Amino acid sequence: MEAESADRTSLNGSWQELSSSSYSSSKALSLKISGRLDYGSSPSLTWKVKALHSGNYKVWARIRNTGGNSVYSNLDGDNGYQYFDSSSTWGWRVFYNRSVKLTAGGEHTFQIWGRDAGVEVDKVMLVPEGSSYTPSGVDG
Ligand SMILES: [Ca+2]
Repeated sequence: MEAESADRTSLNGSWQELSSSSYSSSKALSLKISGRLDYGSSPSLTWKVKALHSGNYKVWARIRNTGGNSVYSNLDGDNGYQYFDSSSTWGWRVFYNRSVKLTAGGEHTFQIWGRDAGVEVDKVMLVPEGSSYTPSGVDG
């Protein structure tokens, strides 16, 4: 799921679109807020998700930080989980202590909420738990 293809909100800030051939689909988003915001009070990204197989999925993101280091996520409006990234270089990071349970065929709503100013997101992937697949490269 490309960050730039998500439905975006602008609550106490915005997601600024970045363009470069080094991003997946040539675009990424940068979180423009002041400092750190609480879950639910920041700009969000929303995707509709349908799974082929029911089960738990790990959340991966191609992400970096240029200041603060984390975002929140939720599935179908569950509580926001924080994800901590420690790198200032682009790379695929798996969300710490976070998986989401998807039901085959059903439509789910997956969201990322901004937390720290300067976080940049290129692409997000949901990978079945138990899979040895590890996203790599620009496109995952
Ligand atoms: Ca992208």
